[in-house]
Amino acid sequence: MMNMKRVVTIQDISCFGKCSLTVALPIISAMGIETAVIPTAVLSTHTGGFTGYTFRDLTDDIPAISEHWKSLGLRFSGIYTGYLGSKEQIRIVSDFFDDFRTPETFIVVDPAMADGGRLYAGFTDDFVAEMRKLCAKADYIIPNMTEAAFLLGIPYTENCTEDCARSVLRGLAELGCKVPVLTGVHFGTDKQGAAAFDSTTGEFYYSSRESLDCSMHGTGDIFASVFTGAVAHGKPLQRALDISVNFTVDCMEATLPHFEEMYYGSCFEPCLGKLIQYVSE
Ligand code: PXL
Repeated sequence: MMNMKRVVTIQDISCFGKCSLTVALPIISAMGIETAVIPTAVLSTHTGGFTGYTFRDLTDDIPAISEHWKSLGLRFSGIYTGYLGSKEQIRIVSDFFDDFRTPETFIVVDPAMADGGRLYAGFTDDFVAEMRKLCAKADYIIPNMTEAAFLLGIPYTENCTEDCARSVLRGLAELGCKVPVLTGVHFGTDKQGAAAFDSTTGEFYYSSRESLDCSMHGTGDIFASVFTGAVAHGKPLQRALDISVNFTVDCMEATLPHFEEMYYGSCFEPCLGKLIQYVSE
């Protein structure tokens, strides 16, 4: 049974707007990996750029789902968490890690809580402190530069270069995770991508593509979902980084003609077919 690749992803459903589960589920499935879900909340839209959205908290359902799964003896190759709605939810997810982690399980934490120098609506410093603890339990964490700055308590810099990325990544590894992956890194003036640090070997990894010089909603979720799928496939870190950067930029390019809808999310759907190709290369 454990030969089959199966991951569980724990994050919200934003009913409209492409992010969290409406991104993770199609992307990881398209990579040929079975994807179980635990929805943490149901929102009418995501919280970036919309007002008046509904928010149904599903915190109480998570332990019940977990108990049922334990009774079934379910096991997962990977656990991937994204947007979590409260400190209490982070603590429950942390217990889920303890209950379902085996020596073969990999854990990806995307500390989805901030962008553009600011925390998302409703998040506080207490939430950041709890997220720091969750990151300590992960094999991989995937913050953008804003999230990394909040996690480390350092000022946010918009233009984080390779040198800056190395020192941020070292700091993130000190939180306790094995491999921090930093997105939104600048390589020279015309290239952007991601950098990673394997703290078990001391090696740094980089991947970049031409910079499109704009930010689009949901790209962090696309990147983290593809990265999770690539790790589930057993891809080496450099390859996982390359696939994630390439697919994210493919989606951004596909979104450019629909500029006015950019804050709804990125157009990943026309690009899904490329994923299987990237994974099989
Ligand atoms: O893309 C991250 C994300 C996920 N879920 C919700 C969000 C956001 C970002 O704004 O609001 C509900």
